[in-house]
Amino acid sequence: MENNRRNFLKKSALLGLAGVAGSLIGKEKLTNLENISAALQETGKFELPKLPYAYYALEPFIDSKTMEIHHSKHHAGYVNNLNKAVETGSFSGKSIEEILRSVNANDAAVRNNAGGHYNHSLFWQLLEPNRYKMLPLPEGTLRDAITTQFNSFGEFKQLFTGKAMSVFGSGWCWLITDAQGNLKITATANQDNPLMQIVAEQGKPVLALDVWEHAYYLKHQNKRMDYISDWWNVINWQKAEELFTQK
Ligand code: MN3
Repeated sequence: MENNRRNFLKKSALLGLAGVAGSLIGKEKLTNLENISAALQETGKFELPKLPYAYYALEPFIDSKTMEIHHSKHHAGYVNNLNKAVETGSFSGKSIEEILRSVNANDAAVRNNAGGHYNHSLFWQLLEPNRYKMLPLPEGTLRDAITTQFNSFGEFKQLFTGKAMSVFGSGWCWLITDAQGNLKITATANQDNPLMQIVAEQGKPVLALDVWEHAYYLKHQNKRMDYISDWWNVINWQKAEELFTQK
């Protein structure tokens, strides 16, 4: 009883704060990854974020049907199952980042669904429609860091593509910054990500590529290489730069 009352008061307080933040941030709130945590506080539950573009907007590189199913079925499934998995227990009321950092390797429900929610939220934001019919390229400090560390954008692209091709089964390919601030290309299995202490190479995500078959099978079938080639055309490098420079 006492515990319920405390939770109620805690949620009311958070609701008040989130309300203020919501009115200040406005529309940005929906597209900003930092606000995954805010969304939790407002309703007491994790929510499926809206996409910052229409399902068809990434055509012809990523098709409308794939985007619709990927977002409204797959991602929504991770959100629903995450809410069930953290309803009670030590993760209840924690932010997504806190959950990812402390999740145990044996806690499959939380590990898979917290990872699934976070990874997809990030993935959507790192995509954008290709407006100029040219290959979008990194800019600013991220471009400089990529060039310094991988010699050229072309070499980086080749290494990243190779890593994404080497993921066996379902998983993700990442560009991260490690604890020393160096860029690194890594891969994780299933819905693991570089924020988890249980993965081999930890760091802060800068780029994320979903290489699960559900991300490309409708359009590209078994040709993961074609999907990756198409993906380079719809990267939101401005978002990547933002993630790279964020402390
Ligand atoms: Mn996916």
